[in-house]
Amino acid sequence: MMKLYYGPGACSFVPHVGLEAIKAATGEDFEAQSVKLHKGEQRTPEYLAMNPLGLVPVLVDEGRALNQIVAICDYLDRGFPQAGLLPAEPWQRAQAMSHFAWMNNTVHPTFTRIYRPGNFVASEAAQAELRQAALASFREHLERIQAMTAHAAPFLLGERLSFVDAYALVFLRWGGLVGIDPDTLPAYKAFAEKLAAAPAIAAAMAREGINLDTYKKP
Ligand SMILES: N[C@@H](CCC(=O)N[C@@H](CS)C(=O)NCC(=O)O)C(=O)O
Repeated sequence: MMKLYYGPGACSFVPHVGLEAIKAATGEDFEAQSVKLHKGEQRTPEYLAMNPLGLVPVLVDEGRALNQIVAICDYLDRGFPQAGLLPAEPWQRAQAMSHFAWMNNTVHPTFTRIYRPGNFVASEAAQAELRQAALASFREHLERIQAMTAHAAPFLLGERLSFVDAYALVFLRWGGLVGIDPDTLPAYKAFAEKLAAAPAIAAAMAREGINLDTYKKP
């Protein structure tokens, strides 16, 4: 049975949703192992043996460990195309990967600079400056995702729920944690609320013990 190591509310939500969708479409079950990131469980020797980067997610299948969201999700989709988590037609798939790659290599690292500026620069002043600049960029990225939701039919890639939808939900939750009020992104908020009712998303949210209500006034 496949096993996913995830952090509640972290980016590992994206393959977590995929595994739920696969289970619903094919009956293929999986194990989900929570990793307490705030306690540093991702840096134990056992965990580092699976992922030397010390990050979630990790997917273990047949004793082999795979890291990186995009690689894990591509593997899941190729193994279980019936779940429709990425389009099969080459051009549509490339477009989907373009959105997915942007989310993973641009939006996600921008958030890391807001949440953990100390990973990048040392002084208090530099951290404050980095956080502020990254926050402005992150907001722009969320607005771009909000613009994408205008064409959702009903999901970002069309009829089927995809990894891109799950990532979009993660980013709106994260925005709330750093003071971006979802009410200032009303179409995005409404889209996330719709997503939260989709069975695979609802199941992953329930297991992770998370909801959409993360906004804290700065
Ligand atoms: N590029 C990686 C990013 C993974 C990542 O940033 N994971 C974060 C959670 S969203 C993490 O494990 N952070 C723990 C830490 O930094 O110690 C991927 O796509 O899997």
